[in-house]
Amino acid sequence: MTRHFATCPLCEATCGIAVDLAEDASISGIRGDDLDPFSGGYICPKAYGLKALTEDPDRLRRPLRRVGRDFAEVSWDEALTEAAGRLASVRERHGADAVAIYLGNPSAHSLDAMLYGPALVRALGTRQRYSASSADQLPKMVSAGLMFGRALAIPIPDLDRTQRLLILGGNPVVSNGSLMTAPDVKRRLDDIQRRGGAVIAVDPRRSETAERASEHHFIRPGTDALFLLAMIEALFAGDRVRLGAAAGRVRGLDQVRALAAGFPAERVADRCGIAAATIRRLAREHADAESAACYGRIGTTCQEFGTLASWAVDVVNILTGNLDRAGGAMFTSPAALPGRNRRRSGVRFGRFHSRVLGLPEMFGELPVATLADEILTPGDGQVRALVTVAGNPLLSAPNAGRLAEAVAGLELRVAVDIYINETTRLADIILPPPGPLERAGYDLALYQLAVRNMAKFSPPVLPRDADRPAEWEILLALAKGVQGMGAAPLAAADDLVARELVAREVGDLVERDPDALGGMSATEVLAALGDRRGPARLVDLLVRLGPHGDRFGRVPGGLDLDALLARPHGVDLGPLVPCLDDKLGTGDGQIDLAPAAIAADVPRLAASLDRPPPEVVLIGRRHLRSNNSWMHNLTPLIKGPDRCTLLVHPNDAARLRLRDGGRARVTSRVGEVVAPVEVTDEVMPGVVSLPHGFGHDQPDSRLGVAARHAGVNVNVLSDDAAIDVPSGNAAFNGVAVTIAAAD
Ligand SMILES: Nc1nc2c(c(=O)[nH]1)N[C@H]1C(S)=C(S)[C@@H](COP(=O)(O)OP(=O)(O)OC[C@H]3O[C@@H](n4cnc5c(=O)[nH]c(N)nc54)[C@H](O)[C@@H]3O)O[C@H]1N2
Ligand SMILES: Nc1nc2c(c(=O)[nH]1)N[C@H]1C(S)=C(S)[C@@H](COP(=O)(O)OP(=O)(O)OC[C@H]3O[C@@H](n4cnc5c(=O)[nH]c(N)nc54)[C@H](O)[C@@H]3O)O[C@H]1N2
Ligand code: SF4
Ligand SMILES: [Mo]
Repeated sequence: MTRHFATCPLCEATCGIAVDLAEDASISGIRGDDLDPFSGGYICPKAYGLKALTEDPDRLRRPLRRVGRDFAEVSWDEALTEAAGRLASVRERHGADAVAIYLGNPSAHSLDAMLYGPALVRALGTRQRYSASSADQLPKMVSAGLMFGRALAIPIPDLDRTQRLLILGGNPVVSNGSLMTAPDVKRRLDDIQRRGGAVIAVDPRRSETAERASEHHFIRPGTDALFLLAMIEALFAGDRVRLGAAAGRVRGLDQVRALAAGFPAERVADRCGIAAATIRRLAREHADAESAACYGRIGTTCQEFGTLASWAVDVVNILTGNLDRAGGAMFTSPAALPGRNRRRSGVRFGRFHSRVLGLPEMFGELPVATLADEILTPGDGQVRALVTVAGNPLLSAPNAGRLAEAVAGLELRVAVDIYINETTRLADIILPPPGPLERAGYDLALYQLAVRNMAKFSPPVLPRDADRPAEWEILLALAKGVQGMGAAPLAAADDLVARELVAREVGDLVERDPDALGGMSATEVLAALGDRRGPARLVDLLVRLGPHGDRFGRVPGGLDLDALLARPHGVDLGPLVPCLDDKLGTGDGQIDLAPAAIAADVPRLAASLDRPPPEVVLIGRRHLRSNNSWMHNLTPLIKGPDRCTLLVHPNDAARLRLRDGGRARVTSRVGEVVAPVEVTDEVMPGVVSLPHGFGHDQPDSRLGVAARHAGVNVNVLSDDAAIDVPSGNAAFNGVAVTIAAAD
């Protein structure tokens, strides 16, 4: 038996795992890694699912090509050549923008996809770029980008030191934390109360987190921006604005005061469903706390006013002096971060616009809510082919019924995925990468969002069959194939990726600090990286150039990949430290408290106060043993009672004549589903809840276990026309629905 240490790749928490392998390389045990300095042995039940995932007979191991309604196995060479050739052919006939690409959530957890996905995107040269971001955290990236000048300059609650955590629209006890990487988040939340602090949950559902909080307030879906602006108004009115570390580094304070003046607590209370006195008290207590962090997640981003709510969260932190101080909302100093030294020039959106609706590009991407428009609307630049990488948009994107129709009508679909599921069942070619334990791990994305600075690199736990390419090799082979360089050796393409990254990173670093590398050139840096190839070489580069790195010998004791390999449980780089100056990427080095693009959305919010709210609105929820759409095929995780139920408040159930265990027909502007009813006062009156990621009843997918727990696809109901206007992000929460008994 051998024991291997790695990081669980299934959610954002980055828990250390210890995997025992028997002699035949089968998994004999998975445990929490007690010596991981961040997670200290904690894992959640999903980690055990890694064994089931590894052994799942439905997981694809060979590439597939469509033959009529079915698939046939083909060799890797054939599959890659055909996929690249057909993509290139669509491009030749219809232009680069005729090929769209969608990167799904697991690509943010895959080192391979993080480092080599961009090569494929660049090779395609298309403006039709989409990802799960615009169904998730994009509003936060937009507000952070506009305020702090960089997309991922997102302040993270200093969970282990704060005395007060105000959580809006997040359920970390179940999700294990998001935009707040923290293993064993439940214990960390409990610790806040144990040390005399408070956790306040603001949520239309008494979630598992709200259940454990010191206080819970129901809030009407979509009204967080109103609630937060009222808190801000109360801070000004009560003379409680103290900028702390941000003093002298903000512009727009007077504009914020003026914007908030329109939303006193008394004006918004009814709409939010929270008493004015409570809003004023929460503002006062946030300001008076020894330290405090306001934190918003899916409930605040995937809604009609996602950018405003995301912005207001950080404004509350700044105005109460909690930005960049211990116990407040802080920035990370990750060991490896591509683009960290890029010149300070702020963010720019709308460098191009979507063809049909004219939605602005954000960070190089278009909102997934408009993907169906771009496929279905004829004309120059119409999308004819779709590449999905680790994505299941037919379950995860809004108005899924329409998107399914659109995708079915495409000329070509290529999927890099491990299952035949609701999206890939339509594919022409499926290229299955090895499983997550068969690749190296380093959490490039998540360490940027962690409550402590951490670094850990893990070699693959499981050996990979010699004839199976790694995920980075699949992506790179496609990239060179679509550029007509299919015959060139993969190693040459990898060298090119490395050379470009070295040139960019070294150039940026030296521009910012000319002495950083003592005159070493990019060519010398590339040579110093030695014989490593693939992701390992790139991680070595990023770590060595980073704030904890050895700068190629210039910082004795600094990190490089060898140092990380020598510490398989991970390296604790300490609690978050104030680093506002280093982080700010705005041109003038100031925080923009009232960015014009955000202020411009405030009238839309004000207008919402004059509109009568829908009688019943739909929100989402997550379950501890599930992960979006793709872990329902693992028996240990999915077994047990039906989870895809419609939560309905008893008052609504009585009014609508629904009974617990009965069925309800839920109808929105765009679709209809019939789901089992669960009557509960967990949700507030006028709010119903369905989880996303279900709807595994497509006859031509190959998910034997999930099909027996099919559930319904909630995104048949979510409206692709309902977006957060500044970001274009999908508004999954607060969907107007009507409900009738369906027994
Ligand atoms: N109504 C509603 N809709 C939502 C949400 C909501 O709260 N409510 N949440 C949204 C959010 S936050 C997100 S992040 C999105 C997620 O949306 P997506 O990213 O589109 O979907 P996932 O369900 O994460 O599907 C992941 C896909 O990746 C495949 N996969 C798993 N591991 C790997 C791997 O290592 N490599 C490759 N190549 N493929 C892999 C799986 O088989 C699956 O097809 O959904 C969004 N949709
Ligand atoms: N077990 C598990 N863990 C996961 C996932 C999973 O599917 N399962 N998915 C992962 C992903 S991709 C993500 S992005 C994260 C998400 O992490 P979280 O955001 O923590 O997870 P959710 O459960 O979606 O929590 C959203 C909360 O917002 C509430 N809500 C809905 N609408 C509103 C609103 O308008 N205002 C307010 N204030 N609250 C509202 C909901 O009731 C819910 O409690 O979780 C990650 N972790
Ligand atoms: S909390 Fe997330 S990272 Fe930790 S074991 Fe569970 S799924 Fe894995
Ligand atoms: Mo997500």
